[in-house]
Amino acid sequence: METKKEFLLECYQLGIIKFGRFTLKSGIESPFYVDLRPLASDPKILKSLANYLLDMLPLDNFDLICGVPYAALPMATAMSLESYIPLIIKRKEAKAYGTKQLIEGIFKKGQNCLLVEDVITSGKSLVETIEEVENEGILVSDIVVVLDRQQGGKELLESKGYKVHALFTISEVCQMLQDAGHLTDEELTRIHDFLNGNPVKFEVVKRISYEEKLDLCEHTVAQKLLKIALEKKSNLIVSADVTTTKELLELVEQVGPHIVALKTHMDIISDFDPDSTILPLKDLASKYNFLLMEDRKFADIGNTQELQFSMGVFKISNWADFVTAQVIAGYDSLNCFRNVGVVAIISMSSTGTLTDLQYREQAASIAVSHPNVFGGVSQNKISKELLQFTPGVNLADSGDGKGQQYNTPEHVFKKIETDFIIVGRGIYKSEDIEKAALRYKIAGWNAYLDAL
Ligand code: 5BU
Repeated sequence: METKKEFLLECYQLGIIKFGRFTLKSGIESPFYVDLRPLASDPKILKSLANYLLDMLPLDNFDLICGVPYAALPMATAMSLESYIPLIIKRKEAKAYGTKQLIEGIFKKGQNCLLVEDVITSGKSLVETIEEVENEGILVSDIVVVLDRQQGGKELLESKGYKVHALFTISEVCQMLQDAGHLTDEELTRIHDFLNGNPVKFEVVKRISYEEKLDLCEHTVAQKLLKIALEKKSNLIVSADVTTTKELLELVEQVGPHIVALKTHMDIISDFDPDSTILPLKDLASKYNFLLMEDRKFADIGNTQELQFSMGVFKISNWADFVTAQVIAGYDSLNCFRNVGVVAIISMSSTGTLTDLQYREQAASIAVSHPNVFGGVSQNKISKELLQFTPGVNLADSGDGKGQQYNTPEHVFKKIETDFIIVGRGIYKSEDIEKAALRYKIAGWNAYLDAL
């Protein structure tokens, strides 16, 4: 069985929780909005959810299951099917005709009923529901909820002697989503403020423009990239993860007009040859006005990196405009990258990455202070002094089944204020590569403009 976190991330993809600025029924502004109804639209998720909820409970105690209408009805039904505990249905209002009963189904007075609810907030509506069920002679001792919004509901019910079992708390959910890169540090702070009853600041900070970045970023490669972005109205970098020179050059012919840089993993080109791979690539780069970014992710001591950078088959230093490097070996390890720009890996897009907040802060502090570094690859907001590059962007998929996690251009420009999107399979695997490149270029540029 998948972990609880993996399950949550699957549920998240259904759009059950949104972050931003929402006005609640009470008029209060909340930094998040929860709607668990979409969970019922995915049978596999609904079934897993039923089992997660059942696993938390002393099932022998219950004769009946009842969902609080409407969101919890499918959940209670699924739990009944998985556990064979009979279901009863509580109406929202008693029928005005016929039997006038409030509870439908077969039950006897004195039976103990498990109540199922999707979200518990203040708990007041649950108290009312419990009363109505108890008025029919049915006993209630336990309530199971999918999400506890941590706004006093659990405490209220417990003070009345009921046991509340919650699969997730909102804090837990937010932490998991932040670890997975779906929530920025500021959003998390805002949610904590909201939950602690502190005033929530929703200042709308506009992201800075490429023109402003031109004043902030002094590195020549950063300047070149920004100028190309403004000229071509593009912030798209295509990741050319193809494996032959022919495929590489054909891809570049199609995407060249639309990109600011081409990202390569030159060590996956099986027929690499400086003359037949690099020379035509350089020609295309000047013909279409884009830079070459070798995603080598250096991760060794300075001396070894220096050799990997300038020697061997690829002689990266001869042709790359900029390279990616881990900062794991420390500040001095980056001294060897002379005459190119370095983009430091601050965080990664894959599931289970070790780039947690502490790592990211340390990596960013090396990146900002090192003169060879002008940017960072990151899934979280980074310092304005760096150009930010974000891979893991795809308009059609949410992941690749191998750990890659995707976001949309809109998300990465608005939420994490990135400067450049890196797109691989979304473009080179597409049937019409040029059209796909144009689509991502327009989506990226519009998302950037919208975020200004
Ligand atoms: P994709 O096909 O769009 O998933 O390709 C993404 C590219 O970006 C691929 O070349 C990766 O090596 C690269 N990448 C990434 O996906 N995530 C990261 O965190 C980093 C690099 Br760093």
